[in-house]
Amino acid sequence: MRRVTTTAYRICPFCEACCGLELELEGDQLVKIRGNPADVSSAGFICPKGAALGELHEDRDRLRAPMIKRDGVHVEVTWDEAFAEIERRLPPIIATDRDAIAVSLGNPAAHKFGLLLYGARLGRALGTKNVFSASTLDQMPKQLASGLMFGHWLSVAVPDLPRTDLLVVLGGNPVVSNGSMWTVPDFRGKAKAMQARGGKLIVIDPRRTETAAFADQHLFIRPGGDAFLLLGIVHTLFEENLVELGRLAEHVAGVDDVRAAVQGLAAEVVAPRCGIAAAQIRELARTIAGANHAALYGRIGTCTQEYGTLASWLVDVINTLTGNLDEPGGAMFPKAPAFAANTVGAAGKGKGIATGRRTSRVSGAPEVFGELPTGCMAEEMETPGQGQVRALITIASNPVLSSPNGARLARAMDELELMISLDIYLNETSRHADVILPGVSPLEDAHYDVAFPQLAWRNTARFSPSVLPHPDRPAEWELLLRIAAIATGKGANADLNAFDDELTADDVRRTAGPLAEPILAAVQPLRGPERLLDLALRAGPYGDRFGQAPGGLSVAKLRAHPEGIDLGELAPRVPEMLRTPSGKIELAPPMLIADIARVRDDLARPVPDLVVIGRRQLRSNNSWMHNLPTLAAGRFRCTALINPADASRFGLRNGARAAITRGDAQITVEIELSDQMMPGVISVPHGWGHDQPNTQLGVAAVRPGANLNTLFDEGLRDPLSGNAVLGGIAVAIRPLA
Ligand SMILES: Nc1nc2c(c(=O)[nH]1)N[C@H]1C(S)=C(S)[C@@H](COP(=O)(O)OP(=O)(O)OC[C@H]3O[C@@H](n4cnc5c(=O)[nH]c(N)nc54)[C@H](O)[C@@H]3O)O[C@H]1N2
Ligand SMILES: Nc1nc2c(c(=O)[nH]1)N[C@H]1C(S)=C(S)[C@@H](COP(=O)(O)OP(=O)(O)OC[C@H]3O[C@@H](n4cnc5c(=O)[nH]c(N)nc54)[C@H](O)[C@@H]3O)O[C@H]1N2
Ligand code: SF4
Ligand SMILES: [Mo]
Repeated sequence: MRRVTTTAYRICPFCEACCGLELELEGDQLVKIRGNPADVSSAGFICPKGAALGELHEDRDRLRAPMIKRDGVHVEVTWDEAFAEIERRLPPIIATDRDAIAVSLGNPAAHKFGLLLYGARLGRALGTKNVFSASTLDQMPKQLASGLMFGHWLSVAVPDLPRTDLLVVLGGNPVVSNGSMWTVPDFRGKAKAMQARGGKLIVIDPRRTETAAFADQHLFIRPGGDAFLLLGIVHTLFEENLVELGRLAEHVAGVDDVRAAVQGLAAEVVAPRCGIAAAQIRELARTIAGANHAALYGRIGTCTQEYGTLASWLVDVINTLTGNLDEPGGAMFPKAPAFAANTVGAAGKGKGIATGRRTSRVSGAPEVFGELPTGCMAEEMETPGQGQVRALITIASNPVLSSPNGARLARAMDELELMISLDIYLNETSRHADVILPGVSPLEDAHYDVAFPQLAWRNTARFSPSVLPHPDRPAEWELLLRIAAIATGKGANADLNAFDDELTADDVRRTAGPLAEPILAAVQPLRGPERLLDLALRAGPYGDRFGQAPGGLSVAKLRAHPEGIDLGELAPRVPEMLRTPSGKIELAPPMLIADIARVRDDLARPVPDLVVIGRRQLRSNNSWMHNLPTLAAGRFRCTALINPADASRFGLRNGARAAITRGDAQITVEIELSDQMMPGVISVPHGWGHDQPNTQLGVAAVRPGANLNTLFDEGLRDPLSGNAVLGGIAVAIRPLA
C-alpha cells in the first residue's frame, strides 16, 4: 500500500539560527528534508545538523521510555513507576530544606519552549536558590553587561548586517556556529553580500577561522586579551577626538566617566597583553569611527574568559561612542513579538537589573539573573551543612562534559540522595541519575523560540506545531509540571490540566488585573506552553490584543503561516526599549568601571608559553550530536590544532598522539598541524569524551574523543557574571608514543 506523502514545516531546534525546515513525510516516515525557501527568516538555509533531524528521530539509542536505576543498572519502567519513585524520594528532601534541591538547565532548554517556560515553573515550585545553567558557561557576561547598560537581561544589541559597511567579529565563528546571541541564518551569504556592496569584515580571533577565511582582515589576538584591546580602542577614540554619539547623545549617561576610567590605557600600553600592535589598535579605532555604519560583535570567545563582562561591555561602549548603537547598519535592538521584557510595561524607564540578591553558600558567589555559577555546583553538593545540595534535577543538561572538571561533578552526583534527568540519552550525565525522564523528539514537539527573536537579524514571528503528534507519551512540559505537582504537595497523580489552569490563571491575574478573566477565556482552548505563547503574542507589540487589534498576532495566526510572518527590518528603539532607572543608556556602570582596576593590575602579567582554547564544528553540537551517523562520519574531528612552529618546538608530528596537561589533569589528543593557529595557542573542540561506562551512545562511543573540560578549573570565573573561564588557560603538551 502506498502511503500518503505530506509536507510539514518545522523550525530547527538545534542552534540559534532557528532555520525554517520543509519536511516531506510518507505516513510517519520522514523521507526528505530541506530548508524552507519561503521561510521569512532563513529563506531556505539549512546545515548538516538540521538535515540530521530525521536521524535523531530514528536514533535507536534515543530514550523512549523512562528509566530507574536499580542496583547500578538503568531499567525501563512505566511513567507511573517513574513518578512514583520521584514522589517517594523528592518530598522528604524538600521538607528538610528547599535549597537542598539543585536544578541544572542545559542548552537545549533554551531552544524548547516547553522546557524553558515550564522549567521556570518548576523552579518556582521548588523554591531553591540553587539554580544553575549553561548560561554561566556561555553568555552571562553579555547579558550582565547589556542589563547594566540598557536595563534588561535580554536587551542585547545585534549587528544590522543587511545595512552595515563594517562588521568586526571578536571571539565568534558564525560560519560554523551559525551565529550566537545573534540569530542570523546563512551568515556567510549575508556577510558576502555586505562585501559585495563594498562593506568590510574584520575578524579578531586567535585562530584564522572559517569566518576569518573570507574576511577582509584577520587579526590574531592573545586569548583573554579582548578587554585590553577594546580599552585601547576606547582610549584612542577619546585621544584622537573620534567620539561621535550622534542621535543618542541625549540618551547616554557616563561618557566622561568612561573617558576618565580609560586614562593611561593607551594602545601602546595594552598592546603587549592582547598581542596586537599599537599601530593596529589605533588603525582599528579609526576604521570603526570612520565607517559609515559599523557594528562590533563579540561572542563566546569574549565571554568565557576572566574579563568576560568587561569585554562584552566594551563592545557596546565602542558601538555607542562611534554613533553606531541603535542606528541602521550599526548594532540594533530587535523587537520580538513575545516574551520580550523590553516591550512590556512603561516605555523608556524601568527597574534595571541587580546581581547578588543571594550568594552561593560555599564560595559566596553572587547570584546573577536568578542563577549561581555552574562552577559552584560540585562544591555545593560536596560540602556538608545546612543548605547542602542533596538532590539534582538536570534538564537537557550534560555538565559532566560541558562544564570544567566534570569528573568532580560526576563523583558528587553519585553521592546525591536523588538525581533526576530529563534527557533524551543515557549519557555522561544522565548515567548518574536515579530516574531518567525522556522527552519527545523534535518531530513530535511543538516549537516556538522564546529567546532568539529578541536577538534576531530581522523581526519575524514563527511557530511550529507538532509534526507527529504523540498521544502515547507526555510532552516535556507535562513532565516538568508533574514534578512541580509533586514538589508542591499535589502529588504525582494530580490533575495536570487543572494544575496548569491554576498556574496560568495566577500569572494572568497578577499582570492583567480586571482584564484577566476575559483574557483567560480567550486562550482557554489551549494548554501548556502553547497557551503561554498565545498570551504573550496577543499581548505583545504586534498582538491582536485579544480582539482589540484585529489582524494582530496570535498562535492561530502563526499556525496559518508556517513560513512565518515578517515584521520588518530592525528599527531604532532608544529610548523606548530602555528599562534603566535613569531612562538613559548607562555607559559607565560602576561595577564595570571598578573592574578596570583588575585590568590595570594585570598589565604586566607574563604571557604563558602555551594556552588552550576551544572550537566548534559544523557537524557537532556541544556534547550531544555525536551519536548521529551522518554527523559522526568522516574524518575524526576531536583534534588539537597547533601551529607548525609550536609543533616543532614540542616535538609533535601531524597525526601523532599527544598529552595536554595542566597540573594533574591530562587529556590525550591527536595532533593536527595548522597555520590557522596563533603561535602559542592550541585549539581543541569541547563536548567530546564519550568513553564513560554504562552509557547508551553506540555511535559516539566508537570514537569518543577527549573531554577538553578535564583541563579546566571549575573555580576560575569572571567574578562579575560568575561565567566559567573556558579558554586562554596555560597548559603543557608532550608527544606520546
Ligand atoms: N570547553 C568548553 N566548554 C563549553 C563550551 C565551550 O565553548 N568550551 N561551550 C559552553 C556552552 S556555550 C554551552 S551552551 C554548554 C552546553 O552544555 P549543556 O548545556 O550541557 O548542553 P549540551 O552539551 O548541548 O547537552 C545537552 C543535553 O541535553 C540533552 N538533550 C538534547 N536534546 C534534548 C531534548 O530535546 N530534550 C531533553 N530533555 N534533553 C535533550 C542531550 O542528550 C544532552 O544531555 O557547553 C559549554 N561548555
Ligand atoms: N556547529 C555548531 N554550532 C553551534 C554549536 C556547536 O557546538 N556546533 N554550539 C552552539 C552554542 S551553545 C553556542 S554558545 C554558539 C557559540 O558561537 P560562537 O561564539 O560563534 O562559537 P565558536 O565557534 O566557539 O567561536 C568562538 C571563537 O572564539 C575564539 N576565541 C577563543 N578565545 C578567544 C579570545 O580570548 N578572544 C577572542 N577574540 N577569540 C577567542 C575561538 O578561536 C573561536 O573561533 O554556537 C552554537 N552553534
Ligand atoms: S544552522 Fe542551526 S538551525 Fe539551521 S539547520 Fe543548522 S542546526 Fe538547524
Ligand atoms: Mo552555548
